Amino acid sequence: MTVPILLGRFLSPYVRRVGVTLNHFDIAFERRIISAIGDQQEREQANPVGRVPALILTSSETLIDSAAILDYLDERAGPERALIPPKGEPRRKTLRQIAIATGAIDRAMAANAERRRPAAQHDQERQDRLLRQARQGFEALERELDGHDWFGDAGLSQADITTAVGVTFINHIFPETLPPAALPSLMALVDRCEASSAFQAALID
Ligand SMILES: N[C@@H](CCC(=O)N[C@@H](CS)C(=O)NCC(=O)O)C(=O)O
Repeated sequence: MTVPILLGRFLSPYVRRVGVTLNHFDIAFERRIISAIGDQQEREQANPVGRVPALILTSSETLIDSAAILDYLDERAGPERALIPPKGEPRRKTLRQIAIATGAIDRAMAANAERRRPAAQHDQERQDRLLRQARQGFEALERELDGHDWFGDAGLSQADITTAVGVTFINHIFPETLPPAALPSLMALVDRCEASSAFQAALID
């Protein structure tokens, strides 16, 4: 194999943030579109707990979990181009923003799983609470962005990528959860990111 292989669909925001980051760093890769629901055997071969994304390197080493894969990609890109600042307050701030974005993504995913439960077991209150928490996460990120183009002072960071991927995901699975008029900075960030070549080359499939 001459290029790394990314396992998973871009419908998964965790797979997609890795795909966008690979594109951003101009790292060529192949993708094996395995489903997060089916394809259990292939998922478990790459990751014992059966989750995507996984990135199979040309050395055959397999990286699992998007945060660990992004850490590898930052290291490979070098400190000047890394998308998470190397230390201090800027690093803590970016990691906090990413944690809010991934937390909101997890809440939206859990709400989606709740929605799919058979009617007899479905808990609408739980689904509403999970979606409210997802929305609260993005509202907090709107306040952090506060009219700026990017979360950090140094331009695009992983907080921008993960947030944009997260907003697009929730708009895809639960349209109308995030009212654009109440989240102007966030929506402008999403539009800017989604128009970029790194995002366009990793559209939801
Ligand atoms: N913390 C993990 C989360 C990955 C994750 O939740 N992947 C989902 C798809 S978005 C998955 O593989 N789900 C299949 C399953 O849980 O069986 C990461 O960042 O990679």
